[in-house]
Amino acid sequence: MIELYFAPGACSFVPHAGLEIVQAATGESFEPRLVKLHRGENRTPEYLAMNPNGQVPVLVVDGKVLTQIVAICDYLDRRFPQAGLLPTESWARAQALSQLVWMNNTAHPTFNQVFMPDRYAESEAARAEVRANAAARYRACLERVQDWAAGAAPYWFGAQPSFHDAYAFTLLRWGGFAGIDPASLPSYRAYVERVMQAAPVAAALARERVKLDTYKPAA
Ligand SMILES: N[C@@H](CCC(=O)N[C@@H](CS)C(=O)NCC(=O)O)C(=O)O
Repeated sequence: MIELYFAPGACSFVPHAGLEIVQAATGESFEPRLVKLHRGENRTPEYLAMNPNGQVPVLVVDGKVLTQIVAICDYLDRRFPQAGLLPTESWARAQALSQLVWMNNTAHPTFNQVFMPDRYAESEAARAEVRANAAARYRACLERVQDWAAGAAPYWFGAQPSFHDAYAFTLLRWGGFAGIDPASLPSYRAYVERVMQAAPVAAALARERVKLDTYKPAA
């Protein structure tokens, strides 16, 4: 049995969409396990025993725990090669992993500084500075994703959506919380709107009840 611990709108959307893609391609189902981060369900002793990082996503396969998005994506791709989640040719696969790792270890932590400046600075003034500085760097990250996604036809790897498309959606959606209007990244937004309509991605979005609606213009 495959279980996925996820939180709506979080980075766990990447394996969540991946599992929907696997299900569509192979019929292999999974058990979604909702974790309410705002209620601290990721900080309970039971959850921390499973994942000492206190984070989503967690993939549980026949009772065995796997954490970290990139490892989970690699596992799903190798276990379900017929789903075509990552390129198979060595160089193309390495490039794909390079992009996925960058989203996970550069773009994503930059957003954390925007969203949770209290984890990076003590005073209100310092937090505001961290947030503003990170928001500018986060915009540059989104511009890089926009450049990469310019070749998406219609998805990152061609005919069917995959992890990168799901991460691209998540990062652009988070941009709204950083005050970045998706309309200011028009080709990125058009691509993400395409991704959101792909049936397996739409299924994961419906379960999480999230949309690309986080940007609120300053009053
Ligand atoms: N490097 C980790 C990042 C996971 C992560 O940052 N998860 C966030 C949600 S996007 C989380 O669970 N945050 C809760 C917390 O840190 O309290 C991975 O790839 O799984």
